[in-house]
Amino acid sequence: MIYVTADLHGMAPAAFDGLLARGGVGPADTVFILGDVLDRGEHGIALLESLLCRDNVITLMGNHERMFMSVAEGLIAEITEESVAAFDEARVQMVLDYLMNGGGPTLEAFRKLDPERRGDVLDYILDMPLYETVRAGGRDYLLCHGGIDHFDPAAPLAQYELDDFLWGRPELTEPFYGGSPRLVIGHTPTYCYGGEHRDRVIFTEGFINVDTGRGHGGKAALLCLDTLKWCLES
Ligand SMILES: [Mn+2]
Repeated sequence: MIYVTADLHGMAPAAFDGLLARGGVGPADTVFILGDVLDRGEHGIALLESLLCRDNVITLMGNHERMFMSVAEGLIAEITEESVAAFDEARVQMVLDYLMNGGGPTLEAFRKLDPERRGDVLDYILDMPLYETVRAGGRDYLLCHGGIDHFDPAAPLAQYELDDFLWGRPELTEPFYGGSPRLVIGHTPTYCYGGEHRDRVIFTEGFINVDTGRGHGGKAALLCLDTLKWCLES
């Protein structure tokens, strides 16, 4: 079976295991995390480290992993005349923006890793796919972090910009592909669509949103794509 969750935002590895257990995930099942493992909560780096060793979990890139990579790039650059010149006001602003978006605990945890482990974490993030297509319960799904900005049903996926998959906030009426494939996304906490959606997965014709706002005081959701049943972390 195929399961999806998203926007874990610093969840501890033990809590992630608890969520998988509540959903009844077995060793033969596959779990997709639709981005934003990092930031806001304390344990994002620890969770990524634990994901490195799990063959049945596939983590897609979220805008928070993207922001972290941009900041980390500046932090690990060799000091040369060019790199010092590149550390201009725009780069300082990028770091400040990242801290405003909850990046502090991630940088703090990353700082404490030994260099080899830092390399493993960076490689894992660099390898994160932007989207995946899967078939479950006889239906086709397209998984990505935020939806597809600048959507055109005729456009091949390879034609979109990286950011198109990371920052979208689709309206509930956005049909995307009319449900085939149906998008499965996170990024926008479901309560942002109205209080009646708080702590609930949203199902529309065009997409399913599984971000139940863990990064903003809510609980993470886990959805089984084969059955469309979902649960929240305890
Ligand atoms: Mn996001």
